[in-house]
Amino acid sequence: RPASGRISFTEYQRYDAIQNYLSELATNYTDIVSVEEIGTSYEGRAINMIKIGAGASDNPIILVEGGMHAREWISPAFVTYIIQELVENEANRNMIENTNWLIVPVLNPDGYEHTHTSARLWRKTRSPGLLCTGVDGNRNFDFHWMETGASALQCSNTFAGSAPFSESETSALRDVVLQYTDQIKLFLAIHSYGNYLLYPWGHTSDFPEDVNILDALAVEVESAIASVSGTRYTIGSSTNVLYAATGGSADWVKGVAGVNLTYTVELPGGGIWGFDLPASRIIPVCEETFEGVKVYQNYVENN
Ligand code: ING
Ligand code: ZN
Repeated sequence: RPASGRISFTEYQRYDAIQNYLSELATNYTDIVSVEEIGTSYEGRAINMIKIGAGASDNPIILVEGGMHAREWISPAFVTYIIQELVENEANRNMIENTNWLIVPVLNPDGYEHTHTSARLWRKTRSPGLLCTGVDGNRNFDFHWMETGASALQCSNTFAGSAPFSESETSALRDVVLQYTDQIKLFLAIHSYGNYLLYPWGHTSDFPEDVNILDALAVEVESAIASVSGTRYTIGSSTNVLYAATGGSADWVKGVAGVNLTYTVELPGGGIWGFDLPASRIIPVCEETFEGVKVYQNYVENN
């Protein structure tokens, strides 16, 4: 299997290293890759999205969001790993010939850098408020905004923002979704931690009308992940298996944009706080979870 040597998964990478990797892929794989700046973070960093596809431009799209929450370092790592596997591993060619991919590895670059330089457990964006800094991007989407599990208090870790889409980071993702709405067949928001495959909703314990499809697909994904080395995930709606919370991206992408299949994936935790999974775990977690991504892709290709 070709190792790129262009980026390492034995350490967590800084924002710049991930951006450089995307640029190198765009240079070296001009036929299948392009990189687009979808917005700018509060502190002025580019929010980059990589587009990957080797087939028809109107193939179904899988949209992957990484790095919404700053401290969940395994998220940008895994999402970057997905990119590497899709672009640089010839064995996965079918995954890009029959599906197009839009992938944002670091949606909240300011927060991500802040966890590297100043505060390891920072979660939010870095936009200033009078009393405290930052908005929880996963409470900032405009679907049942501020109804439950979200705070109006600026200093809370789940501060929903002064208004829906107050953050340039969440607006950037919104605009991508609106641009490609009809073509996007699956949306994955990658977080950590706790081993959950969550589908909507966060505002009610009622299930979406297509819960049977959402659940059955998650069951297949879960068993593919478990088959690698026994890692098990809990499957269910976010309210029912984790907690009620509104303003999350997966709920907005389904509830407003109308994409049927949306999931929040909570990758495994580790370390002292759960978010600080040791770097030695990056590759094992990426390898097993990518088996789940294959199942998702196969479903999109055939449905
Ligand atoms: N978890 C998600 C969060 O934003 C979630 C889980 C999403 C719950 C959407 C309910 C609705 O809290 C992490 N790890 O961020
Ligand atoms: Zn998170």
